[in-house]
Amino acid sequence: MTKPRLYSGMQPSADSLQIGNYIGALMQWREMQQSYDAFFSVVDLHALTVPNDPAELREKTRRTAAQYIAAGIEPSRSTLYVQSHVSAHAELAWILSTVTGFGEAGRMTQFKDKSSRYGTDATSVGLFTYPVLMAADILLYQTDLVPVGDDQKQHVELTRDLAERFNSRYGKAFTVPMPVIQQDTARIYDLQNPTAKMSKSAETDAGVLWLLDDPSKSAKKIMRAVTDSEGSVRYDRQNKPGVSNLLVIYAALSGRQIPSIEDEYAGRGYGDFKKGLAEVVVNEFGPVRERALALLDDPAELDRVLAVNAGKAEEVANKTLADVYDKVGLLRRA
Ligand code: ATP
Ligand code: LTN
Repeated sequence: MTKPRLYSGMQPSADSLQIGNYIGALMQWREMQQSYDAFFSVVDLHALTVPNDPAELREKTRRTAAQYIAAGIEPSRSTLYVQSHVSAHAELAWILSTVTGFGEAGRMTQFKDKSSRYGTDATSVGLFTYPVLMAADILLYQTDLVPVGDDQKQHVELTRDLAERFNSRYGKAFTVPMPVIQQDTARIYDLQNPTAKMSKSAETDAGVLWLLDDPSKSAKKIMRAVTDSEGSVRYDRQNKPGVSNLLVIYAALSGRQIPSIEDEYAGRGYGDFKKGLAEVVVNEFGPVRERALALLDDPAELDRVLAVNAGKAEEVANKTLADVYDKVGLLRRA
C-alpha cells in the first residue's frame, strides 16, 4: 500500500532556526516522516518576497537544510530539497495565478499584515502572490496532508480552493490537500515577551532560543526569562504566560506531562525550575547543534544530498506540471 503524501516547508529567513520551529514543526515532521511519504522543502523563492542579501540567502538556505537533517529529518527517507532547485514550482505558480482571483488573494491576512507593515512602495507583487507559490509547492506533489501553524491555515484553504477550481475547470490534475494544524500547546512564545510568538525575525535576541546558539548562551537566556512574582511553578496561560511557556518547552523536549513537572518543582523557586529547564534544553539541542555544524563543515556533501533529493522531487513535480500544461492547452514542444 502506498503511504499518504505529506508536504511542508520553511523559509530560510535566519542563520539559525528557533526553538519554536523545532517544537512546533521539526519534531512533528520527524515523527510523521515514519508513516507518510514526506516532502520537506527550504522555500528560498518565498524568502525573496522580502529584501535579502544574496550571499546571506545562499548561506541561510544551506543552514536551514542542515538543521532539518540535524533535527532528524532523514534525507534518505524523506525528500528534503531546496525549492528553487525544482523549476516546476515557479512554473506552476504562474498557471495557478491565472485561476486566482485578485480579490481572493487580497483577502489573505498575512499579506494584509505584512503590506501594512512595509507600506505600499516596499510591498512587492511577489509578496502578494506568495500564497499562490505556496499552493504550487503543495499541489505539484499530489499532497494529502500539509502540517503547518495556524497562521498558514488560510493559505492551505486557498490551495484547496485553487485545486478544486482547476480540477473542475480543466479536469482533475490535483489532489485536494488537508491542512494539519499544529496544536496550540506546541506554540512557543518569546522568553522576554511571553504573549508574542517566538519568531526567527524577532526584533530582539534576548527572547529567542536559537538552535545553533552556544548552549551556555541558551542557558543564560532561560535564567533571564520573564516570569512573575508569584513564585510557584504552575501552568496558567492567562495569568502566568512566562512560566507557562517555560513549562510547555520543558514538557515538549523532555516528553513529560506538565503536571509531573509542576509536581517536581512544587515548593521550589523559579531559579531551580529554570536550571532544570536549561539542562533539558542543552541536552536536546547540544547534539542537534553538533550535527548541524558537522554538516555545514562539508558543504559539498550537503549540496550533493540536496541535489539527489531535488532530482527525486523533480520527477514527481514534472509529471504534474506536464499534465497541467496539457490540460490548460499549452502546445507541446515537438
Ligand atoms: P519568520 O519570523 O521568518 O516568519 P518563524 O520563526 O515565525 O519565521 P516560520 O518560518 O513562519 O517561522 O514557520 C516555520 C514553521 O515553524 C511553521 O510550521 C510554524 O508554525 C513553526 N513555528 C514558528 N514559530 C513557532 C513558534 N513560536 N511556536 C511553534 N511553532 C512555530
Ligand atoms: N508559508 C509557510 C512556508 C511554506 C509552506 C509551503 C508550508 C511555503 N510553502 C508549503 C507548507 C507547505 C510558512 O511561512 N511557514
